[in-house]
Amino acid sequence: MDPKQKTEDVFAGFCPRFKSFATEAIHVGQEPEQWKSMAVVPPISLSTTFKQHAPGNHAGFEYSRSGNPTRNCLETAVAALDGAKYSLALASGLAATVTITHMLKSGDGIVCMDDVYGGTNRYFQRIATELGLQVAFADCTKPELVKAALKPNTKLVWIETPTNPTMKVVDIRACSDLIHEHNKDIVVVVDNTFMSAYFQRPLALGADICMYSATKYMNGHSDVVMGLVSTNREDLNERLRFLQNALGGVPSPFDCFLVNRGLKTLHLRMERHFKNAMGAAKFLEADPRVERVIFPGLPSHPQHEVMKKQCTGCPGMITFYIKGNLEHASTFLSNLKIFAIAESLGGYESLAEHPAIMTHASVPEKERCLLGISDTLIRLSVGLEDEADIIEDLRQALAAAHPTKN
Ligand code: P1T
Repeated sequence: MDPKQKTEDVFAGFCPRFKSFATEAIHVGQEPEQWKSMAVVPPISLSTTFKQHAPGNHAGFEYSRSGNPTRNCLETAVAALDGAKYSLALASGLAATVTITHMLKSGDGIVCMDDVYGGTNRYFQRIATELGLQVAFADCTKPELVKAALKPNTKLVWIETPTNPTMKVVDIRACSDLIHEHNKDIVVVVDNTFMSAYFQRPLALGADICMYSATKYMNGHSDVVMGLVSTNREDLNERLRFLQNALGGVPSPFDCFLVNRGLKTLHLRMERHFKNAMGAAKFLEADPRVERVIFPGLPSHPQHEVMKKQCTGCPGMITFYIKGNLEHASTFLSNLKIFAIAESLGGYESLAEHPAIMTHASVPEKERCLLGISDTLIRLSVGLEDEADIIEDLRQALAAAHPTKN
């Protein structure tokens, strides 16, 4: 490398990193002393049931749905990384959403960020409403719209930030304060999937619950589907633990082992995701074949300052509008060589997708249009490959989509 070539500090202006994050990710919940074997790496505890000394007199575990030693290691580690007292693992991100929503009863109201993962939108609109819950959508980047959406029966506010896929950033502190001033009993949930525990701690910013699709960055290797939920509130933990067991949407011990392992490199992965994404976003923003880039690490992002105020960095998620129409978007995606056209995000490998056709097809078309999920919107999950190769892949796919503009 040319020694004169300065590497830019992409982290400049962001919040300082959380103290001892890496040490906690590697050690909390992993103590060898908890096993008779003194295993340094937690064993995968596959037994579905545990012997009791006498009826009701057991060593902390009864049946693997209600508690499992490998799951315990993971839940303890996640709680530490979220700055939380409690954490629970569920079978998927959506299982986490469903479990949280089951704290409500028929007639209760939910306010949900207008732009959220398509499956979250589908669950709230097509299933929760069938169970008698009232769901309203609001753009939580605008406090006056949140205020207007809060009703006497509102029990839960669901925030996703940055949103999937249009990357809107919600000021968690301002939004949580506003909601709790209106009614302190409203449970504020932040879907922290895009950020991971390394870049954002919603509980420290006033949220009551932090949830993840751990399928994404928290695991980081695209080989597990899982959800995680953290809270500092004892009452919420008790209710959620009850629901975890009573609804039964728990992950397998093998998956718990993998996510627990994934957490050990979360800090390293997220830093590289950010650096690679910053390089890719700058390249795209300067390219004449691109209409607009939405990346919260760039000053052009409308909530760039909010991002810097509440986060320690940005993940590898970029959305952009390619110039032209659906055909241009499709040609671009089909010509990528390193990026795979695939749903999901947050793994070590780069992925690209077309939200209108893929992840957000379940969002009604009229709403998609209002949110800007158009035919030319492309979502990238920038992985951990070499930055130069990532950028070259984007360049050659743009060239294929716009042969006359090269
Ligand atoms: O897929 P699952 O683990 O059930 O998580 C659902 C979910 C929840 N929240 C957010 C912000 C998400 O992005 C997801 C899943 N998203 C994708 C599969 C995707 O490609 O966007």
